[in-house]
Amino acid sequence: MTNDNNTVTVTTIFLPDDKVSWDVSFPQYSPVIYTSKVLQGKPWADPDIGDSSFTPKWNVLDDGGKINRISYVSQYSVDHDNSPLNPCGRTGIKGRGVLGRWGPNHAADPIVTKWKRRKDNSIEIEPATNKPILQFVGIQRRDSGEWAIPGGMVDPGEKVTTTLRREFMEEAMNSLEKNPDELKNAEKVITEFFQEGEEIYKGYVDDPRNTDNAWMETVAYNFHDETGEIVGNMNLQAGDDAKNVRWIDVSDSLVLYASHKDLVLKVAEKHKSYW
Ligand code: RP5
Ligand code: MG
Ligand code: MG
Repeated sequence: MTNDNNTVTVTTIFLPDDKVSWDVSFPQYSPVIYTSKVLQGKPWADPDIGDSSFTPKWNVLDDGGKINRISYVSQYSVDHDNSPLNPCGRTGIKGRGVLGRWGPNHAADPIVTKWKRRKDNSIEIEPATNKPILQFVGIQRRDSGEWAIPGGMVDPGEKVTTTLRREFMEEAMNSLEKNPDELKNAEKVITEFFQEGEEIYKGYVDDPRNTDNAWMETVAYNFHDETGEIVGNMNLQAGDDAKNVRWIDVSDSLVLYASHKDLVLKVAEKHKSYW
């Protein structure tokens, strides 16, 4: 199922909307079974269910508090084979696909915004609605080519506030390859700027990698540069999982990865900007 480009195509079965919920009996349900071989032996991934070295504790902070197996959605059920069940229902795929963790895979999404400004520095207004235009830092994902928020997985034991800053630095500032002087300066500015953020969303993400037994959840924060003189003045540079980065105008016509458009529009509502 992995092709030459290292992308994965899994053909899912047809799943009627009224059969998504686990509460609805569906005896004919025969999902595709798929757990990527790429996950085997990876330090960031769980072993397989049934592996004698794997004794996960579901719905709690596992491994001495380092691995968060708690879902923001609800307490999830566990199947007869000890695999956790997606709290949003059936997906057509059994296994964990390409996700590292069984159960919730926790991510964090930094939504960095500023006002779109004209050359004279005045804020650009959308004429039909008379509303100011907001921009956010978007990245183009290396895996799918889709534009997205520069988010990423919360590492074991990592605080979400650290993930938000680290992922922004890696994907939108190329921190992993920046020269030490530039990096020091960028880290100083971003660390201070990321002190003031607002939680926008916490919960399930409709991510294409979700399966019946592994799914993405995120905490999204907005960090707003009101004057445009902080991040607005910095050089964005794509890195790590990102192959491009830019300021993107917020509007209803955005096409973004997973449920990222919904997250960005929540920020637009908060700032009463055009969308
Ligand atoms: C999305 O996957 C989350 O919203 C987050 O942006 C992202 C994390 O996965 P990677 O970017 O690390 O692949 O569902
Ligand atoms: Mg990343
Ligand atoms: Mg990422």
